[in-house]
Amino acid sequence: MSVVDYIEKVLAQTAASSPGQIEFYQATEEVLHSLRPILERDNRYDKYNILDRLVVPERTIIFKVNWVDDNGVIQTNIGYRVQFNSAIGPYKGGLRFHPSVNLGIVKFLGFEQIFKNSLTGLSIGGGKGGSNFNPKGKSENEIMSFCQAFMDELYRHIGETRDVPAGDIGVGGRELGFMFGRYKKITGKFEGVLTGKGLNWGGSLARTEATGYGSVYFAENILNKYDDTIKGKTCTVSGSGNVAIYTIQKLYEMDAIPVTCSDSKGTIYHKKGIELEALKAVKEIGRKSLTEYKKLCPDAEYIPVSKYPENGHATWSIPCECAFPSATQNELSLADAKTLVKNGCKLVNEGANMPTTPDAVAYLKAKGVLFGPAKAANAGGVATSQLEMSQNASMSKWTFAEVDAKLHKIMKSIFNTSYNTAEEYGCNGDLLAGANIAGFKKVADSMIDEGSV
Ligand code: NDP
Ligand code: 2IT
Repeated sequence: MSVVDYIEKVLAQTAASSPGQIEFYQATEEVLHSLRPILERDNRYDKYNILDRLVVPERTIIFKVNWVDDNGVIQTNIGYRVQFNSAIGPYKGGLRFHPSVNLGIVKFLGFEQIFKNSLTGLSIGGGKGGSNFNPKGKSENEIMSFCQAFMDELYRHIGETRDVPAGDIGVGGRELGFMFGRYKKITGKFEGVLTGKGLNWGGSLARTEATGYGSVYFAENILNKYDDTIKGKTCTVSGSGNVAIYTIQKLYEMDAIPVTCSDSKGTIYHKKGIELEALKAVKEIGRKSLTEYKKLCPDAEYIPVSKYPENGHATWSIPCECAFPSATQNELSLADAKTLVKNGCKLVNEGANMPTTPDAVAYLKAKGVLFGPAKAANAGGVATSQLEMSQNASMSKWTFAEVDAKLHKIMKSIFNTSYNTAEEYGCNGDLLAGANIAGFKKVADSMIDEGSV
């Protein structure tokens, strides 16, 4: 069977066995197609059925989460943990709490995580989890009730050498604290079973900042390769959560000008540059809408989602040299890509997971826009999670500067690996292909070494 036929066979099997899981199918299609050069060079992957084995999670856990709201009513949500691949280390990946969460979304995120984690060069396997629980508008007591109920089932599947969850959309330090407390209470173990923990109870300095910082370090690596720099560049950023905020902070530290941020209701365009402290006060501390930012900074423009009914994103209509999609999947469409190119955008760097639609990725590539693929560009978060695991295991504590220096080095190495792998396999300059192939190779070779498990 030709390599193309092998890939198409596995994709057809995936589509047939996971009906309706459109995001998962999108992720597998992107990865598998990009693996063609390595499959053509080495027939062991076909011989050992690696693709067939890779697209099926090792374990999928789906459970009911009953919790009591402030009115004493029992509410029901669905919890997920997909333990996708442990060939190179314990399952590692975040938990997402958002009403849109379903099995297809968790599987897409878990699948991506396999290659991302491999690319960091660290020993972490791929997993992801979450719930369709909506944290918006819930009291602190309700959040705690939910997190405890979620952990009442999850605890039996995780552990510091087994599966180590962390944050993602809707899950930050507060939620991880409630889950960690419950894990400790049930198991009696104070261990590094979650990352993104608070600094007083086992967390690592710089984990909060790591994804956003790492994303900007990655962008700088790309630009440097082409004799350019982020310094002085006007940048658009979408989202206003953990990744977006620390992307904006690092852009300022590197003398760039971030002019936008967004949430699910609208976009802020602040031509002179986003006011970081106002943004943190509104979103990170206040957990409010960006309409509050507009009140604090009346010279900023607020563009509600209703003005862009197609996909709700005004962000990509704002002229920029570098774009940092940092909110959610499929938030940058082909129409957005065309607008970005028309406005002279030079680089799209993915802070979120799979934020750019496949047709938009193809368009950007055809137009020569530099592209930092999510698996590489946002890997700084999970890499620093592994640094947290290292500190927990050795009962040590590193300074912010030490962790940041390691993050810097890891992002450089991820860039070099992606770039050099693309060259080696004849996909010159295509960091998406390079990242996928490099991430795949380490996992696939380990699967072969470990036999039929
Ligand atoms: P947060 O929950 O902290 O923030 C998410 C932000 O995105 C919020 O501002 C939210 O708006 C906004 N958002 C969500 N959905 C939409 C939408 N449909 N349209 C517009 N805005 C939206 O999550 P994170 O910052 O942690 O995660 C953002 C992305 O980065 C995700 O794709 C995640 O998977 C990825 N990522 C996160 C890592 C981490 O370490 N946290 C690591 C690597 C990747 P609102 O405030 O209205 O809800
Ligand atoms: O998508 C991601 O890489 C994350 N949400 C972070 C995962 C982690 O384990 O830190």
